[in-house]
Amino acid sequence: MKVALISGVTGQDGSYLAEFLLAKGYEVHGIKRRASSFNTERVDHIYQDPHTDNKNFILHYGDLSDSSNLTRILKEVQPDEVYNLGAQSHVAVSFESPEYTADVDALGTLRILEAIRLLGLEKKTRFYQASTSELYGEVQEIPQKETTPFYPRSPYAAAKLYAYWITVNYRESYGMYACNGILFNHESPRRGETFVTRKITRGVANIALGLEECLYLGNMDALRDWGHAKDYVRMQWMMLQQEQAEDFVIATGKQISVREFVRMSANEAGIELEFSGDGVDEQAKVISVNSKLAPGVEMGDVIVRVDPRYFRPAEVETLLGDPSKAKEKLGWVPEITVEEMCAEMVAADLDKAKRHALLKNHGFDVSVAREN
Ligand code: NDP
Ligand code: GDR
Repeated sequence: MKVALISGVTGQDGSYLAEFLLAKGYEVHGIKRRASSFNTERVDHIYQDPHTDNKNFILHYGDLSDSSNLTRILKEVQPDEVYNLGAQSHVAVSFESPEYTADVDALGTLRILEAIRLLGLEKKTRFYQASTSELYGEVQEIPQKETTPFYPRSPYAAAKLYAYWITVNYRESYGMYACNGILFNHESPRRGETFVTRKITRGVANIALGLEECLYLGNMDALRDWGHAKDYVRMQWMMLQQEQAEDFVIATGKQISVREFVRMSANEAGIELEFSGDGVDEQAKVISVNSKLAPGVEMGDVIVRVDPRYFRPAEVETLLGDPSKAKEKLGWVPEITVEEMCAEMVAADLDKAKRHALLKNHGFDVSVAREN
């Protein structure tokens, strides 16, 4: 039985990857952070009672800022594969917490690599680094591929640049099987609520059910190459099964704007929108509505507005990946389109909103609007 260790197991990708590896017969270990409230919601459905025998999903307390505990966990687990998915992963937040982001996202990667080496596991343990299309930042070439020069535009991207190169360096210096997946944006119903797609699908669902009035967004012109997290974790695993470690771009090869994602999400909830204004004045008005699907919305309602507080000090305007290498060398192609993903996300958020609306209609106090 192969043994895998996942940092960031409680996140979007970690949860899908854990499911994927368990289905492949792996023993899966995950690192979770200590928090003052439960933070395992995304993996609760695969949780195994620690008091039972023959467990194959085991969680360990740990933090990427703490070398000693990473070393202890690696020593205990002796993994065949390490997936380093843990990170302060929010680009806008990285401008607010740049040093913490660098510590966790850059040095955290070094800490794991160095622990593998010091424990003498460098010939046994294969290492996957969650690299990102944010490395391309101010893009130097369209579309972006493995050879496109990097130009990071945020503390997050600069930290991930260090992580990228230290992974390459450990491969070249110590012969470790260590590789980077340069993943473009990928989403799902498990996406964190403050990333733009989920903020949109959740906002649209809440508005449709009358739980919120307006969705406030930043730069609606931003273009992204959005795929589904399920497709992308499959590729993370494939990258560790090759003869030689190599870096791969993982993307769909198609891009749409944030505005288009808003339009698509609203359509899924039975709402047709008309956009007007631009930049800081932009808004979207309801021009037709299926009142069975969206009882909380009326014609003429303005349900989306731009709020400049969500603009970033430096923006990444456009990202479009070229996944040809992944297709040619590994036979990987994404199976879920952005339209299918959007439909799945809106449906999941409508389900949640319906439950909230039901509670609210029965007099329970439900607060769904959160600052993000
Ligand atoms: P999430 O934000 O959903 O998950 C991040 C995970 O890292 C969570 O489990 C989080 O724990 C954990 N974490 C945060 N800080 C620490 C820390 N100090 N020590 C240990 N664990 C920590 O991210 P995704 O699942 O979306 O992304 C996975 C990885 O892939 C990240 O590294 C991200 O930067 C990268 N990436 C993501 C892309 C995407 O589009 N999703 C694209 C390209 C790269 P907790 O649950 O407690 O917060
Ligand atoms: P990104 O994802 O920065 O690409 O990083 P995010 O969804 O946060 O932003 C995408 C684009 O949408 C614009 N935008 C907004 N973004 C947020 N979060 N909130 C808003 O209200 C809003 N309005 C417009 C942003 O400006 C941006 O242009 C994600 C993360 O998962 C990273 O960890 C990962 O490395 C990259 O994707 C690839």
